Amino acid sequence: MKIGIVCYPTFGGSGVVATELGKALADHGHQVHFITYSQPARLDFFSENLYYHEVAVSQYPLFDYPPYELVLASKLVDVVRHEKLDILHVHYAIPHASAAYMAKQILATFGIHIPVVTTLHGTDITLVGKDVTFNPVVTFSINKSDGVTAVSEHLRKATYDHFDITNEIEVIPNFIDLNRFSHKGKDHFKKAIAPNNEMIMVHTSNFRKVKRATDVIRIFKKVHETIPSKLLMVGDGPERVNCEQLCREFGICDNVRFLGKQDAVEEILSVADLFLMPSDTESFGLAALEAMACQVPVISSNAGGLPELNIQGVTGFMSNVGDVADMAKNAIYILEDRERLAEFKANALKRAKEFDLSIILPLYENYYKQILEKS
Ligand code: GMT
Repeated sequence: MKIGIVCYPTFGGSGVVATELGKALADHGHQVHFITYSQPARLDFFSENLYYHEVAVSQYPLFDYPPYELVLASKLVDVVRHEKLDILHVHYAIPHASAAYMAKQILATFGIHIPVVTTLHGTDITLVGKDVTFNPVVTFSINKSDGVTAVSEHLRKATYDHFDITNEIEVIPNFIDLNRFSHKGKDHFKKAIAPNNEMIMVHTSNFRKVKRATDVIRIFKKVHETIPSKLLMVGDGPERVNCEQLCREFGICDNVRFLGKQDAVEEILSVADLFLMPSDTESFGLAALEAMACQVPVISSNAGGLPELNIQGVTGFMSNVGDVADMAKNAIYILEDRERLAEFKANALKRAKEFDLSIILPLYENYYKQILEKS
């Protein structure tokens, strides 16, 4: 198949899923064309089946707001026509699904029919999409897509609850490439971070409000009072300064390292004993799956799709959003007994294997085939 993929080319979960999916499809012999405003973060190598088309937005003095969606739609028309694509797969509804709809209408005037698959990732529905200013466009473009997928059962339900959806939504969960995300022997790194064999906790995110990164600091403070431990904060974003401020207030700066954005997250996860994800909402929780693949149990909230990934008392624990005390109690329970910790680590890996790329990739391929046959 010749597949066009539209995504946000950043470190965000939806961009990561889209890029990893495209790479895997290319490995399977499909021709994959990424159409984005810059080279996706994890697409920094050459492959004969991978193509990249830049959506270049010109800055005119007249435009206070450059019309990215229109430029994207025009680019889609151009790429579909000239590369003879079979299907377009857009990740994140806003504005990709509506740009694809417009491109589809324009292509029809050339006698070209291109089916569009939209994958909903989470904040496009639960935070941004729900906003009344976007609602009509999100509803329309989901209903007009030839196929719609959501990354969890929870997100599927939330979409039906918040929008007037007449289309079927198929659940295809996030996946993990276990060849990349696996426990790596990084003992020298572990020794540098935790010279006295302290336990290591990790949080990775974009430090937006929804991630409740300051709860991570609060959980760590409580655990640290009982268990000798260190905390690694990976990523960057608006809440980082508040986290740093809290560390100063608590007097725990020597035990918390802010590592910023990192490419080789799997190496950091490999030294970790526990992953912390206290999010307000999380449609799936890809970062938690990445941790589990590296044998790291997860202390999370029970929001959104997290219960579809984290198994209570098996791969970690879940608590109500904001219940820092319960999250800290559960973290201590896992960390205080080495044998128990080893069991949780093994369970985390076992669960991650259920989301292996080799299991999820065929679900997307079959879905494309189904949509192509239907349209
Ligand atoms: O988590 C983020 O803020 C990034 C966001 C995105 O769309 O890039 O992630 C969402 O999509 C991921 C991939 O499908 C999911 O694993 C995340 O759970 C989801 N984030 C939220 O729902 C907050």
